[in-house]
Amino acid sequence: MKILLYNPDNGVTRNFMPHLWMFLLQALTPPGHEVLLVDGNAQPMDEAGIAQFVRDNNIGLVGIGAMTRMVAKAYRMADAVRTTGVRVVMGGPHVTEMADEALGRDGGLRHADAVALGEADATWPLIVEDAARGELKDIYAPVDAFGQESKPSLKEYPVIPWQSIDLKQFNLVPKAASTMLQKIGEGWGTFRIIPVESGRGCPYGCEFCTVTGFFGDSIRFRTNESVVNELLSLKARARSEKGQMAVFFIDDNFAINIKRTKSLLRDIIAAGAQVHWVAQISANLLRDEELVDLIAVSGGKWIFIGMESIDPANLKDVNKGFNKPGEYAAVLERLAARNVYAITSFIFGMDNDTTGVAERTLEQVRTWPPGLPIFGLLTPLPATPLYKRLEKAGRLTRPKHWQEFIPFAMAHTPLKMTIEEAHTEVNQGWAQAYSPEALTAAVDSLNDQPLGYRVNIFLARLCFRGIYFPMMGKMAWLKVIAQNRRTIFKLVREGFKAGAWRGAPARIPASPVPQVEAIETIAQAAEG
Ligand code: B12
Ligand code: SF4
Repeated sequence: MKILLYNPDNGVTRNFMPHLWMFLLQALTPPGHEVLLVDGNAQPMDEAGIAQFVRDNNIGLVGIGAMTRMVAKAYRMADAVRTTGVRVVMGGPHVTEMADEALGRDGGLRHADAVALGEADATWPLIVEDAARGELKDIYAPVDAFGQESKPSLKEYPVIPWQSIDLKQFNLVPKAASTMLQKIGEGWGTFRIIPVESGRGCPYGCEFCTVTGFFGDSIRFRTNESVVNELLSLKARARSEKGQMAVFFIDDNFAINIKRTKSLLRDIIAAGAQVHWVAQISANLLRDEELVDLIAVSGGKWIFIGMESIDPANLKDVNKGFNKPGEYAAVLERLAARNVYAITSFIFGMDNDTTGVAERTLEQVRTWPPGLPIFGLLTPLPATPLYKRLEKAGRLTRPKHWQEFIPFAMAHTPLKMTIEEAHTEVNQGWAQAYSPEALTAAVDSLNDQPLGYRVNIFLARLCFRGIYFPMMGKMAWLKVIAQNRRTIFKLVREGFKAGAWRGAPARIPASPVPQVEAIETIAQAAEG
């Protein structure tokens, strides 16, 4: 049987990275079946397109995975597939919580023939075999012999055959430049950010987050050896095609067990398996100097920190009191001292937020080492404690907000400001943090560093700006370039000075993610 695994586009930004679930399920598919992967962020497809693809490729089963924000598109694509007579199985965090919605048991249209609840590592092979026999069940739940929910231990992690998987759609280097760039240094013909997990689960239970409910509060880790081997295999693949590879450790809290993280990083260093990597780590775990040293030496370049708010009352409200705003600056300086920078994520619209929250937050951000601040709104995701609390209090204004997804729009009323005011605060956050003046300040704050670091922070900021202000057209890019012409001119002028690049990162840039995305986006814009 031919199987298509499809991930819908998020409708807002291009994704810089493919989704791990597709590779994982592909690796877990029993022999005798062929699996094709389509990521809508890399290969845009509409309803007619997927139906045609299914017919042209003689697909027998389609698997669709989606986060809440993409689920409306996922359902539309599933409906289109089902009109061809091909069965659809859906999985992932949204349908796990809303299986009745996907199966049409809530009075709505049925979108999926089957739903895989929770982690599907063990159920996927059964789903495939049942589908091949024409005996697909409605629901697949991961349970043990006693009917109790079971979670994979990750000690026996499947080998994802990175050496042989078709990764064409995930190359961030524009096709037109690929052959030429192969010849630069060790080769830049391809550049990919690859998701790798080293563990699952998070015990912290923040009120707005689905992770503790979905993956559980006990953390499971892969063996160091299996992670190291995966990195070595990724490096080998990049080398063999004269390209580059960076890794996003998608663990929710990569240093949740500091002792184990240090041991993994030491093993990575010992095996020569360093790649440039990004990971999510909460601020409280970055107090440890030795950990931060190991992060830097093992290739860590950007750490995503869910700061959420600079107001301790807000943090307490969402059960994230372990975040201490008073130590944010020290944590960021500890990282920056090793040339590791942070993506700092903030949520506005929390219960103690009042108007002016964006400016109050930015006042702090401006005193920190340069990073990539991002701003979102508190969003009640299905089945989270936050959703239940707001529902009980009658505060949900769009209880099924995912059915009509609107980016950066609240679905409940905040307590101390209006919905419109919360939207304005998010807009202010992005507009100020990514203004030409803010970009210049970020670049200038690294004046004591080699030019490469300044170029990287500039390009990274330009790309992150695109998360909020769409920059997918030629005009949008030209406008941004014009607005930032002074900083661009200054960087170019310095680039011609002798020694300007000395000490800059030797192999791949400090911020490979946005830099290459920028190159690609500029190229696309140039192509019109
Ligand atoms: C990496 C990641 C991202 C990446 C992008 C995704 C990517 N390219 O990988 C980045 C950093 C960009 C990102 C951004 C966001 N993310 Co995110 N992200 C994750 C993270 C940390 C890991 C995802 C992952 O690969 N997990 C490991 C794999 C193995 O697990 P999995 O995907 O769940 O797949 C398993 C099962 O679900 C199931 N399964 C999944 N799909 C399918 C399909 C089929 C057919 C079957 C049978 C089974 C199946 O089988 C898999 C194996 O067991 C998760 C948290 C987490 N730990 O999962 C959050 C998570 C998915 N993100 C989340 C959110 C909310 C976001 C944002 C909206 C945050 C924001 N406010 O901006 C943005 C939006 C992104 C966008 N633009 O679309 C939520 C989603 C909750 C929900 N109900 O939708 C999660 C769960 C975290 C959370 N805080 O709750 N994210
Ligand atoms: S620390 Fe991160 S992953 Fe863990 S519950 Fe909180 S938000 Fe979710």
